[in-house]
Amino acid sequence: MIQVREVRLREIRLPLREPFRISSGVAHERRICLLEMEDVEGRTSWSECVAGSTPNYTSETVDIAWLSLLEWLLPRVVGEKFDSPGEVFPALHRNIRGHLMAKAAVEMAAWNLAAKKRELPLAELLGGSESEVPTGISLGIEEDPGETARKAREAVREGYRKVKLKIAPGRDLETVRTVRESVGRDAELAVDGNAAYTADDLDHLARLDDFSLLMIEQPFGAGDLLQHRKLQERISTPVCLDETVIEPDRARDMIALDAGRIVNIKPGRVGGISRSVAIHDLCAEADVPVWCGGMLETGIGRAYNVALASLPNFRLPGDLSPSRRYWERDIVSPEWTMSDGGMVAVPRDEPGLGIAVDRGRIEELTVRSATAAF
Ligand code: OSB
Ligand code: MG
Repeated sequence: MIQVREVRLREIRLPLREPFRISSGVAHERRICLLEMEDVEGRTSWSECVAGSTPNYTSETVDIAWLSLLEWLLPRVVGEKFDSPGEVFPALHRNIRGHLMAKAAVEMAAWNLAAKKRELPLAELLGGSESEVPTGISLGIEEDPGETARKAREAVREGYRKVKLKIAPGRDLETVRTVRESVGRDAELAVDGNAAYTADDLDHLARLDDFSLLMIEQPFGAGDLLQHRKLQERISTPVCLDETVIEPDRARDMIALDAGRIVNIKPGRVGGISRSVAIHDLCAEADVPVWCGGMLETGIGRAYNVALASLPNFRLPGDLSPSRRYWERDIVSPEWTMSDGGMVAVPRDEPGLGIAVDRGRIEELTVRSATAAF
């Protein structure tokens, strides 16, 4: 049983080491809402909301998440008792539409609290068996395809198991061709359109089939299963859905319609751990591989992603890059690292997330805070 006494919110600002451009916008720094949940016995649990500063990936933003947490979501958990963390998402979701990233931040903190209470590493509580997980890198759009190729080569040299290239209309075939020639035939390459294409682009996108890509991620809009289905019908490269899959039923639709053959699971996008596991399980049942996506998380969000990615149907490398890919200095210690073989270790030695949060550093980076207590 978990009983939440108090939840503290903070917004921190953390500059990215390099700007990250996707089809719909660019990030130079992250504004991140962190959440610290405390139970009546004094245990604490940190989590992070993956909403960005602008609504270009989904409609959520850090300001909207802040409002929805304080106004609608946190009142549903502070002072409340939950027999298991699986009860938290339904309590947050009843008659409140959307706000999945805000809900996820609360729900994930509750899972970590439950893991600490049961004195289990989170990965173990979730049923994850792997001791390390393979990682890929997601490369933003650059002015010059040659620069993307240089970064892709460097990533392969560092050991990354997958290199994902962000693409956009007018920034696709040439980039992919340049990178493929530069990294060679054996490197695992993928592309991600972040919903930037329309029905008129079908013929053009079908040409990506020539580059032996591991997958083509979310070229069309989040609600557009039909175009994804039409593309999948024409190409042998698997289509992977990201933005579309906001709940288990959308993964079910994808499978039933053959609108894609791989799912990117991001706990932040789907509302947390319980729904991520549900999507994982239904994909496993249908023999559809999944992988864990990233949202440029700090070391806190990464810990949840790594624990989740230790489940057996996470069969493809996740976007789980080490801390130094994103930050001059992370807000956890030790920082996340990757082995020469492109693997990230799953913490299994202590209860919960298995990372220490650097409170002093968070204090320095905090620009606002708020508390919900009962
Ligand atoms: O589509 O996966 C995406 C970052 C922001 C918004 C959308 C996406 C991404 C990434 C980041 O690809 C991957 C990472 O965290 O390393
Ligand atoms: Mg994506």
